[in-house]
Amino acid sequence: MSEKLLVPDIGEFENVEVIEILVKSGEQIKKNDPLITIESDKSSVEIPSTVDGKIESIELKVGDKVSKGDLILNYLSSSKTANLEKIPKDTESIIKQAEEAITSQKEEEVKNIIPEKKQSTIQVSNGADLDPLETKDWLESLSAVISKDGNQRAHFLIKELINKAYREGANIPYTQNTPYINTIPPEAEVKSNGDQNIERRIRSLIRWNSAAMVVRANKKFPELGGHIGTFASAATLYDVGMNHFWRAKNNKFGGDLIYFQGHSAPGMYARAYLEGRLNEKQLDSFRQEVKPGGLSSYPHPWLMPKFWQFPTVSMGLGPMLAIYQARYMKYLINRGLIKDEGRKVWAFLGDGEMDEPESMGAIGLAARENLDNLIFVINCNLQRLDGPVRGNGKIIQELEGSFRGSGWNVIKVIWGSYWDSLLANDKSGHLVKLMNETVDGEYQAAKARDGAYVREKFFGKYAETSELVSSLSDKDIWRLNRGGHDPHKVYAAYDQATKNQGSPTVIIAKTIKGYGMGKSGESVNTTHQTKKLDVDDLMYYRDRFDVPLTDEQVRNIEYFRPDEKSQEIKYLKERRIKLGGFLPERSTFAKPIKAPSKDIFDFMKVSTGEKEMSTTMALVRMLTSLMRDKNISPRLVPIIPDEARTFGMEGFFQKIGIYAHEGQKYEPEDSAQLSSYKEEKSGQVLEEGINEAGAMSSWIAAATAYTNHDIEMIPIYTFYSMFGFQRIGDLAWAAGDSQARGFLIGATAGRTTLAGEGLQHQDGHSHLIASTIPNCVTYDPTFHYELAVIFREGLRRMHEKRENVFYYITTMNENYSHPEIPKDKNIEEGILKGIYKIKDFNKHKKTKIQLLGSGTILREMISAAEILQKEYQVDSEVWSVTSFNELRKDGMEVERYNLLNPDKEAKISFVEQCLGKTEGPIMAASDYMRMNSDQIRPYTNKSFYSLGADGFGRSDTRKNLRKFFEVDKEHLVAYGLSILAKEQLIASKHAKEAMKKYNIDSDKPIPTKL
Ligand SMILES: Cc1ncc(C[n+]2csc(CCOP(=O)(O)OP(=O)(O)O)c2C)c(N)n1
Ligand SMILES: [Mg+2]
Repeated sequence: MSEKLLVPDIGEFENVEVIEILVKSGEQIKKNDPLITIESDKSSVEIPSTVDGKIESIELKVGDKVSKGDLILNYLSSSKTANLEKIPKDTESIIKQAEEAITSQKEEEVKNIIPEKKQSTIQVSNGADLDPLETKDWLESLSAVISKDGNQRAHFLIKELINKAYREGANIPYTQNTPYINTIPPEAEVKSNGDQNIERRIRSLIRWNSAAMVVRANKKFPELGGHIGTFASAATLYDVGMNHFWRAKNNKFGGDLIYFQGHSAPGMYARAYLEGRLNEKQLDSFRQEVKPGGLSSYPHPWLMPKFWQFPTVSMGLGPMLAIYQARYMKYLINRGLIKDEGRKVWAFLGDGEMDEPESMGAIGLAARENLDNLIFVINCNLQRLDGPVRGNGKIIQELEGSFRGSGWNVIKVIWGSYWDSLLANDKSGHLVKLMNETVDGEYQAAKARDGAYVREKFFGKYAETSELVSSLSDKDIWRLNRGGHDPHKVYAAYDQATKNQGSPTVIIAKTIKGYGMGKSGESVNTTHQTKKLDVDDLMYYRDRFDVPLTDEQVRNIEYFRPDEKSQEIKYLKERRIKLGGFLPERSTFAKPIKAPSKDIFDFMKVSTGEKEMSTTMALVRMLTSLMRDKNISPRLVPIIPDEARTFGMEGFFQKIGIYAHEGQKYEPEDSAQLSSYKEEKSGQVLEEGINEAGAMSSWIAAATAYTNHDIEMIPIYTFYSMFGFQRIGDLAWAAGDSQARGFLIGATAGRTTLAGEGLQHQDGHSHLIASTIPNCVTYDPTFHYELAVIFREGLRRMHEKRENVFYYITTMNENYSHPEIPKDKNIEEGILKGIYKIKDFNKHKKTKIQLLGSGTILREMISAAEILQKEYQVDSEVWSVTSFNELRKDGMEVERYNLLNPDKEAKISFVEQCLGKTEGPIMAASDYMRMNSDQIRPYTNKSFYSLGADGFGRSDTRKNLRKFFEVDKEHLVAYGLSILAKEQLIASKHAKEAMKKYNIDSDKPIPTKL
């Protein structure tokens, strides 16, 4: 029997136009197959089938207006039950869960009922112990529980006690801090099976070569700079990872991803030298990157594309990028695009770096998303560049509190093994008390002195602690090491971190800045910038780490690499072979994605006729049709920072789902609607919330998936253009360094086009900021066919040809009708190179002007041209400039070539090819600062005038704003006439008349001053 399929609830919209019919009568359809596309003035969405069956008749046509309940088609159902009102499976399980929760809640309520009791006062003591005997009783009971029933039980009881106290009215906040000792007690440490002696020797050689590399470079060229102290403090942290934990990418495994602390790069080069991956000549070209083969100052994939994977040296970006990298890895796994191989993301960070808001800004997300594939290692050497990180406090405790509070697994590695017996003998608890009380400034000062100082100033504070070390010599005391320098402690921490499930881990390791550098730089405030060591310092360093070099060799600052057959080199290589290969190493085995056939965007090459739409809407239409391309669709990663509805992208929610690692545990409020908020584990959209930096980090992860996960992805991050580059500029720069490939869409762009929002929202310069990034290709299109040509070429260049560029395209929210693509066969070339002629006004053949317009202001320019022809008998040629930035790049390159080749035939820039032989002066305008169009001025070889939206934006109507910024058609006419007068092509009176006619006040101050 024939059945009816109706328009579902489409939210608050009514009478929405049908723009596409995607099925035919007689066709078999399945549930979720798209049937029609409807489009309101803001958004276009597909209506999917809710049934399986065969279409009998389609009852709609393109252009019809529909509302909820209208008939779409008649069909014959494939199964009798198909159309029964069945409760969807998800809903069913939600109901079941809710029912279960209600019963268990009831049970809990019964259990939790406590007899009414007079509130007892709970005494808060600020450290002072009111009743030590009672305290002892409690502590002994606790010890008994730990030994009898274990840690978990003890933890449970403590939690219950705190809960009870809270219910009794004691609002004492539960501290997130544990005592200032290692999280893992010695008896629980998992032991390394490595050969500690060989590992120590290898580490010493790496330390030496790393320092030697920096010292040699600076001896030759003192301006080169570099760091010794940072790696000196972190060597053990890296070595344990390299020897035992970090698995490289190979044909069997995807590889762990390691974010190395930027200025510890010398240590990575020094290891690569021992591994035979770099030679002495290369070490000697540290920080001399101009000649090919030089080693980059810091991790820069752009400069060393086969070596470095992640740019980290701009502090704060590494931690944030690592979090989103780990999240993106889970995204790919949950979407079934890569296998779950238990890969990890490790990020090495400085304690000073943790002050960057970006460093801590996303730690909540990491915990919320249960990123147990993420491990932070924070090297707490207690110093940053100028001095102590927290002289008066304790950075380790502070970080512990923040991370634990956010839900991370925290492992503190504070003390080395030499402390174990002292701590075990600390029966009175005074040692731990002392450790808790001592501030970082004191800890740092202690390590800049000697054993006697530590005995007096540290242990000497209490009789009990003095006693504890009474049998130790000053030398023994000096040997009491810090956790981050103890390979056993570090190994145990890494082992536990890699096994942790359900949450990210942070290892907070205490070290000494400039470890081993002696008087010249160990634990002193100037350590960070020490890059020269004199002969005595070098001798000390050699002796400190037993590097087998003669005095003469030390004086020559020679590198040391043992024989290929030596134990050290064999061991080092064996370890790495076992772990799958060398690190860091950057490679890609991703397959290209075939760009869609050109006709996929044909619908954008015809006129929209009466229908008006914005370029943002055109983009959404385009993406919707791309989602039907089987090659492209699964690789699209739409990323949105809480603005989907602003851009009309809410249709994506249902169509491809919002990524949520836990799926959707609730029935959304709008579940009955077509664009209901659908979260799912395999969701495709990354809905980032109000977090542009996070969204950009996600975009970078997706845009570099081709190297980090060997799968080419197409990220499309759409944002308010004003909150793009200027907000996250440094991440965009890092994206360039990372060789990211993907699209950035600056929506609601244009200073006068986004009318109502005002000064902080109206973007008149994002193209200029984008132009500072050498591999960022930018466009400011006006019409839908321009957008289609540009976008397809972006897909082809980046994802099929794998060019290392990324695209920034602005789209606007002004609705207007779009013409068909001009017939000229060179049109696509012009669109892509940045300029093409869109209109010719040549009725009068007297006076001519060249008019260049970009984005929405092109339309003002076309209107101005019409007025100039009609009312002032001025002819013109109107040019659509899709990218001043691209034109400038071409002009610059051509000019350079011509200057370098004065004897050869001069090349002609594309701008000059287009405009050079035209008649009349040039007037250019865009919705951006004049500097935008000014960029091509030198390459036109003609009189050139530019207009633009310089100054602070402000809220008003588009009309008023364009008048204010003098880019409306009236100003363009008046300025055009004035330019012609200045060029002595017409009399000045015409300009004056026009100004009068259009009420243009020539005394008004320039908008930059208003
Ligand atoms: C955004 C940013 N600001 C400033 C710097 C300059 N800088 C480089 S290292 C450093 C100090 C780093 O201290 P810390 O993070 O504790 O690292 P450590 O060397 O002590 O391991 C500074 C200020 C930078 N690289 N990036
Ligand atoms: Mg530091």
